[in-house]
Amino acid sequence: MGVLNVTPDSFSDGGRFPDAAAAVDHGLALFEAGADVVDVGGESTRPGGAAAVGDAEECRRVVPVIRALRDRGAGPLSVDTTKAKVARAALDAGADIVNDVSGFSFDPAMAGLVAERGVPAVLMHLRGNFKDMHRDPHYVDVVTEVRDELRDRLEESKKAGIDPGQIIIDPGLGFAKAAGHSLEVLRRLGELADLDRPLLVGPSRKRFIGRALADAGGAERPVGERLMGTAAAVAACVLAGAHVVRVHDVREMVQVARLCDAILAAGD
Ligand code: PMM
Repeated sequence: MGVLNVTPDSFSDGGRFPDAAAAVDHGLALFEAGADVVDVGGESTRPGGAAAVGDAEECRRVVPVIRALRDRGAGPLSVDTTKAKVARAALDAGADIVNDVSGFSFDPAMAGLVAERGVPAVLMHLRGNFKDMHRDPHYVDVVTEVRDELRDRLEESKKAGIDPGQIIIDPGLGFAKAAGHSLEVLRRLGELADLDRPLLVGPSRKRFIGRALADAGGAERPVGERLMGTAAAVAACVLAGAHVVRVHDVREMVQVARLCDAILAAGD
């Protein structure tokens, strides 16, 4: 899954696509580089509290890009949003998948929309909201808690009329998780197989990589220097059974994923 952020302030690539035409070109380039799906987002989830975006502004960012990519024959597309109104407009414009980082928890209308449309949806784990989730994430056993909370959300989504077959789960690396939590989730990713759903993971360029690869003085490795760390994280994901990895550097990560697939298939 290639990342196409149409935001002025996303943490790793914000501001690169101030107009729809540039975003559409980048979306086409992601498919060209080997993406199987492109995820279009109009609201930053930047650590530390991104500026809140209203429904209308978020639609203004993502809908023309989705429509134009569709007009150019590109797809499938997912929409990265926590708002039902934005998801509805995006689906109407040609999006195929809803990617809700709040796991349908921010907008009470989201689960109903996903049920009504019958589309695939990514159910991601987080706690709290964008403003407070990074303050002091606390877990006794991060993997067990993430798994149990995802199971609860799956149950709730069933009650809202969503077929479990629509759901792709995501542990939410970096969302309400300190760097050590994200690393432990990666190490024990296989335990999420208990939920019996396809697994999506988004390690790309995240802060836990910058922290783990800090320089001798302890300074975090900057976002622009996290390609190799991202490659290692993607390899860990695929070898542990992830079905989808959400990444910015599609051309490079396709090679990583393909090699991991070849390792997994060797000797079969
Ligand atoms: N991470 C970000 C945004 N959306 N969606 C899913 N499903 N999983 C993620 O890990 C995820 C996401 C934050 O990264 P970005 O600002 O670079 O898009």
